[in-house]
Amino acid sequence: SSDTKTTDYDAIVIGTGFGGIYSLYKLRNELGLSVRAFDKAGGVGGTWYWNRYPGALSDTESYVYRYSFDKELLQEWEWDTRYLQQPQILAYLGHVVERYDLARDIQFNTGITGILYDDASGRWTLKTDTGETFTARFVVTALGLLSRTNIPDIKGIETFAGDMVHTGAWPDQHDFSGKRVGVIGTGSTGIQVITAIRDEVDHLTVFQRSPQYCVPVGNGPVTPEYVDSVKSDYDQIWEHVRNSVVAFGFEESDVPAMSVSEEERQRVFEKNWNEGGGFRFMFATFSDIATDEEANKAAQDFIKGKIAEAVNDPETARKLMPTDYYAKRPLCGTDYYDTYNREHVELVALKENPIDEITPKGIRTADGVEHEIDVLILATGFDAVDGNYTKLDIRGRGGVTLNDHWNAGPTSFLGTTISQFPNLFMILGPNGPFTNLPPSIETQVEWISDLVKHVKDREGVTVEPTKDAEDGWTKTCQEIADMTLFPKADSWIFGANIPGKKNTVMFYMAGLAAYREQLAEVTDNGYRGFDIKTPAGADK
Ligand code: FAD
Ligand code: NA7
Repeated sequence: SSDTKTTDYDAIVIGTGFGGIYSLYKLRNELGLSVRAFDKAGGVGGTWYWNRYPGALSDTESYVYRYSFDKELLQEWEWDTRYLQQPQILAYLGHVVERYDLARDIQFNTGITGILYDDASGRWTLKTDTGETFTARFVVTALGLLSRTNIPDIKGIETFAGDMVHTGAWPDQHDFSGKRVGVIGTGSTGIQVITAIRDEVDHLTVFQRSPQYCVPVGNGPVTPEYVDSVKSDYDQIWEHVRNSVVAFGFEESDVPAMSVSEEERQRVFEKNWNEGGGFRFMFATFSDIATDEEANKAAQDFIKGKIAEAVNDPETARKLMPTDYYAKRPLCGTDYYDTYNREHVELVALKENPIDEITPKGIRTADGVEHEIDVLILATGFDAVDGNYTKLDIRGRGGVTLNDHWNAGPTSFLGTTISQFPNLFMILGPNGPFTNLPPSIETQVEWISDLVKHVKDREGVTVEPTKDAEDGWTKTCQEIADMTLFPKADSWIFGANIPGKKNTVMFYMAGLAAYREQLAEVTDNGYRGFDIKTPAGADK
């Protein structure tokens, strides 16, 4: 075409959630690069743009589910509940974009389909689903780790005549009153949507595959005095968060569960149960719930006792009892198990009574019952971590495809870079930290921005990790994961939720403090593990 729109940039950012927004800010506002950001969404927010289902909530507490880099914003921004609902997080991210005038460099409703490296020019070419082509020296992929929706391949799903919605692609409008609603999935999302709509619907049928351990979330109002005290303490709070394991703000336990008496153990579980929060229950009670079999069993038994107490019908309680380790992403909800005491709520346990097929009218299970529903909610999760990468055409040096490079499973160096893919930086790529995410996102964006700064004024210079460095990091992540119980439970953390997906380690599970040390060590040793190449091919 003959338009004069700029198509060549110093850097291109893909995605405008927490990661993309901050990347655009760092590279454009701080480093002064020319940057264009893209999102296939119609606005900013990422997760919080797409997940508009009733009950959508961050289960990281409000005061640490935000950026820490802008101290003034930390003082200005108000909140009045312990956790933030989706509209509040979306408003917050929208404000950050406005505050830094970022929107003028974001192109919405534009999906990137190809990210192609050109060996001759040392630059990337990006293709869009709108038929445009852009080029850039640096590319930041902030595609999201829980972003690619998983639509289950259930027989007859396309024949369903009612409304069918995935929680991660939720329409703006919904009305459940007088409706018979079915929900497939009882993960974090399923639990939120079920508890939010249970009293609004005419009839609710929950199709549960794996029963889950769920503790109370403990949401509620917080006082202005509490908010003021947080604000006056923010420097220490972030210092503490960055030096912690899961970065959720609470004090992590250093006491092994079996080192105390049975009575003390129950007291600690009870106290944290009452306080609320899934990560708190797993990491603030005792130091080894996620690593020691006996400790894990104690937590399992405590939660199972609570399920038995909460659910009136013993047969329903039996169906709700988890059978595996307490080693998935820890869940929390509002009186979740009590949901099933309601007359109009029905629980179908798919492990003993699987879905035969979806029909125009509803879902028929193996026992021959056709559960009639008007609205089918798919709370079936995401093709996590690498899901948004494997669908793209990404090619590095010599045309090597990322899918070939990841043939044995997704890998990276430090969760951010890949050998043979120069000047390409991932936010929350495979084998990044498993934490409350905004502090990890900030850590990665700041580290990447420093690395870009290190080379930006040397025209044509490229940065990529060596294969050895990438292999070493993969092995490290594997070894750390093997010290935990997480690989023993099937979940998205290891890609086990997607049929046919290779079960591999996808996180660095040693925590944020250790992760930051690893990054610092690499930087302090002259970017050890990286090849910094001049156009002529000579090193450094
Ligand atoms: P995202 O917010 O996922 O943004 C990625 C963006 O990239 C999306 O807007 C997407 O449209 C865009 N994109 C992807 N591919 C392309 C492409 N090819 N072309 C153009 N655009 C593209 N984390 C926590 O720490 N605590 C919580 O309590 C918590 N709760 C959560 C609850 C839900 C329901 C979900 C789904 C996630 C939750 N998370 C939570 C994880 C959450 O995803 C992160 O905290 C954070 O929002 C991730 O930000 P991001 O920018 O990395 O990715
Ligand atoms: P999750 O945690 O992956 O949960 C998905 C749920 O859907 C889970 O109960 C699955 O059962 C179920 N599921 C998935 N596919 C099917 C099929 N084919 N049939 C029946 N049931 C199915 O996703 P969420 O959205 O809840 O949470 C993801 C993260 O996003 C969460 O940790 C937060 O950080 C936000 P399964 O357990 O696999 O047997």
